Amino acid sequence: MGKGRFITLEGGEGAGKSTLARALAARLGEAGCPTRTTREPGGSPKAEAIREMILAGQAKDYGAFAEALMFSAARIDHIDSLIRPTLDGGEWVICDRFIDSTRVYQGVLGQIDRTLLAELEAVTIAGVMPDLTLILDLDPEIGLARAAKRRRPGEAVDRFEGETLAFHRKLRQAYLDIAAGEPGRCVVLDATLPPDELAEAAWKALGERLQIRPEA
Ligand code: Z5A
Repeated sequence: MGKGRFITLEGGEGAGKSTLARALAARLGEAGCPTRTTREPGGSPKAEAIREMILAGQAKDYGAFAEALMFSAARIDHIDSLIRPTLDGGEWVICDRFIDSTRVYQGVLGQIDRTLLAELEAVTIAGVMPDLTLILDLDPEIGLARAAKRRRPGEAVDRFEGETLAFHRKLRQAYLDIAAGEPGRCVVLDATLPPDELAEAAWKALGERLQIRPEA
């Protein structure tokens, strides 16, 4: 069995990554590419435990680099226990957030030195690089409104949702900068599109970039 392909979805809060992950996995399955969806932080029991701590804000006081170390610890376990074995077994993996989230949230917004973060990334992923990254581009006011609408009554905002609009605007630009710097890996999609149209645009990108000839 050949190696599966690794697709990551990136973008701001409420951009529609989880919704798109499900739609793409269904299409890939129909096209004969069994696909597993997963997410970061999390995706494995140990990484999910770290997720709880980070999103509750327990690492915030230690600073951006400590948070980057925690995301990296979670990522190492996620790669070792799920991503690499799944790809090696011939299945595809779609991951909701991956290295670009660390580059943007901890690197750009947290102002961690680029070289240091690049070194941390290299030892963390140990060569498990996405074949394709879809960046869902959306005005953060729209994304935050979607996230707020989804929140249950009394539910608190998480560590990152609580940041300012200026923070979310900067991260949108940081994603666009990554896409401009790595056009071979990244495709920017208009996340204002309704879910069906966004899935269609993403499917087209998969066909073009990963040379699959989808039957579905
Ligand atoms: N983080 C980090 O700092 N460093 C790292 O290395 C990593 C992560 C890996 C994880 O948050 C946080 O961790 C994240 C960055 C940080 N913080 N933030 N912000 P999370 O996993 O809890 O949240 P998220 O990744 O931002 O996902 P989300 O809020 O669940 O959004 P989403 O997956 O992109 O969207 P969705 O769940 O598919 O849709 C949101 C709502 O919009 C929902 O009601 C949908 O029905 C609706 N929706 C979805 N698609 C559409 C379209 N196309 N049109 C209209 N409405 C839509």
